[in-house]
Amino acid sequence: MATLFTKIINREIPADIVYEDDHVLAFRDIQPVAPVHILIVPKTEIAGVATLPESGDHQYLLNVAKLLAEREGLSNGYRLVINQGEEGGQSVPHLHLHLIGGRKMTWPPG
Ligand code: DGP
Repeated sequence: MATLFTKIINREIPADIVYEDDHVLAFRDIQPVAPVHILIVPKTEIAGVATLPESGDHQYLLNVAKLLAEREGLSNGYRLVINQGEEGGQSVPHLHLHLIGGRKMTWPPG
């Protein structure tokens, strides 16, 4: 079964796509928690950090986050989040990096 995010990657479900290349799709979160809230998703179906392969160019997600943060004008800072598993608050079992910005963040997260 394709994940929800694979369906977005395959254009079976619409999304506000802001970036795409051979490895990654990025689109705006449907439930934004800040003025900028983008999900950066590898096209490969990896369930999450817990099942991340030993090798692979997954740092690339961070490079895309940096690029999009610059494009979105987040020069005062932003937050990158990966939720893992039930206690981590993960709801979609397809690895994704949240790029969140445009307001002052608080700590600790809920
Ligand atoms: P997480 O809880 O870390 O697994 O994040 C999943 C995010 O995915 C959550 O912030 C809401 C977002 N989301 C869920 N369904 C959709 C959808 O159909 N479209 C978009 N754009 N985002 C979605």
